[in-house]
Formats: sequence, structure tokens, C-alpha cells
Amino acid sequence: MMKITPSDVLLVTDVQNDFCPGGALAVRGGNAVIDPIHRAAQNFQHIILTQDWHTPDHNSFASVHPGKKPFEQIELSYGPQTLWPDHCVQGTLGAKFHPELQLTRAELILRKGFRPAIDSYSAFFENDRTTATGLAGYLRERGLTRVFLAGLAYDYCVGYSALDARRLDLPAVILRDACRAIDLNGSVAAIEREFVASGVQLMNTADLSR
Ligand code: VGL
Ligand code: ZN
Repeated sequence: MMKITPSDVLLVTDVQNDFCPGGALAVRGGNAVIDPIHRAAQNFQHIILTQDWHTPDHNSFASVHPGKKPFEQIELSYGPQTLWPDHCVQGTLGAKFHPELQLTRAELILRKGFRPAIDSYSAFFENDRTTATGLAGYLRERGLTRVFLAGLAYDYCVGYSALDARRLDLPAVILRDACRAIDLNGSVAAIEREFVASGVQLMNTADLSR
């Protein structure tokens, strides 16, 4: 069992319509994270939601790169970038949180990916690995020192956020049963090797207690 304390935070990542079945970038079983997230949330005093929040012409969309298709990779100024179907466009239904997600106690909604030229998987740093979202400063000022992660997708936004938490020297624990993966070209195996190398822990929601 792992006891949750007042300096722990649950970071609920991108549980939005577009990442759930029927959405533009649907993750298989995406909506199945909701029940475990609700169970996990009962243990936490502090909850933060992240919301993927792209402009209509976002650079991560295959549709803005002539001749390119979703899930292809290209080189941008900051390095390799996977291209996605248009998803989580600001103000659209697809960008809204899944209607069954009920976390009214959440203290912050952190939007990311709103710069047209830069994608942001991580809740801490955008994909150029230098532009900060402000979350590190927020956690520091609030004395939140250990990060538990859940949501979508395990091998992208959840995983990148966990790795960045470790880079900031914060303990990071992914609640594996409260995540679902995209699993594109071995992305799960690749990021799990990084989890081991950087000390990201995996746990299940049933392992938590108050
Ligand atoms: C995500 C791909 C593109 C995610 C967001 O939430 O994991 N993946 N945008
Ligand atoms: Zn996105």
C-alpha cells in the first residue's frame, strides 16, 4: 500500500472526448480510465486536470503539412514530431472533458499545446523541451512535491509528464490501470525503458490509501 499525503497531487491527463472512443484521436478503451481515476481521486487532497488545447492550424496536425498523413513523423525546428489527426481544437466538443469525468474538486485545469508552432505532450515542458507550461512553478509554490499520474495517453502525454517530473527531481508514480496507450511503433516499450532509467514508478489504483 502507498499512503497519500497532503503534498501529493493527482495529475489527470487529457481525459477529453477526442481521446475516447468516437473521438478524432481515439485511444482504445480510453473511457475505461474514468472509473479507476474516480477511485484514485478519493485518496487525494489535490487534483490537477490537463487539457490538450490546440489552435485550428496546429503544427502537430497532419492536415497542415501538404502530402503528410496522420501518424507519420516529420522534422520540425525542435526535432522529430509525430503528426496527428486534427484533435482537441480549442472550443470544440472534442476538446471538452469526457462528460463522465466528475472531478469538480480539481484545483487547476492546465491547458497545453496552445502555441501553434509547438506541440506539448508533457504538462511541464512543450516538445521543444525548453518552453515551460508553468506547472513546475505552480507545484513548487503550492508545496506539491510528489506527482501521481493517470489518463491518456500512457505512452505520450502521461509518460512525457512523468519523465519531466523526474527531470525536475519530483517522485513520479503512474497509476497504470488508470491509463490507456496509443502504442504507435513500439512507443509503449520505448517509454517504459525510459521509466526504468529515470525512476518513474508504476502502481495500480488499488495500491493507494489515505
Ligand atoms: C496526446 C498525441 C497528441 C496525448 C496529445 O494526450 O497523449 N497524444 N496530443
Ligand atoms: Zn495533442
